[in-house]
Amino acid sequence: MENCLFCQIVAGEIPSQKVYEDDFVYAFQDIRPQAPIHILIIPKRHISSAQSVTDSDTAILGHLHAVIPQIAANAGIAETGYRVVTNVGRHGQQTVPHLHYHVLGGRQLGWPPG
Ligand code: DGP
Repeated sequence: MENCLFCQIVAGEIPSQKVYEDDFVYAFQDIRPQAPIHILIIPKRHISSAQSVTDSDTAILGHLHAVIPQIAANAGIAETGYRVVTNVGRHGQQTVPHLHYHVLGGRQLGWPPG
């Protein structure tokens, strides 16, 4: 999608530190890490947010979830644990309108989030 930051990252038009890629999914280091490990995992196809997900996205999002264990293992956080979270809309503090899952780990995380 034109003018979408994460679509531009997928296209290689904006540089990123890639940690995983396949035909459907792209994962890269968050530019403002909130934990020692902070990876963003996104569908390559533009989906605005979790609020925009439809039945036509189930295969790709199921696949996205299925690659998280390998990404976490490669990052060294599979054993200690981590958090997967997606922010939605204004109250959710979503700042980039392309569906993305934060994978946070490498330290003890707090709960509930603010
Ligand atoms: P959210 O607030 O949930 O929409 O998270 C957006 C995340 O995207 C935030 O943690 C910072 C990250 N981010 C924003 N711009 C860039 C960028 O240009 N490159 C990378 N790698 N991450 C970005």
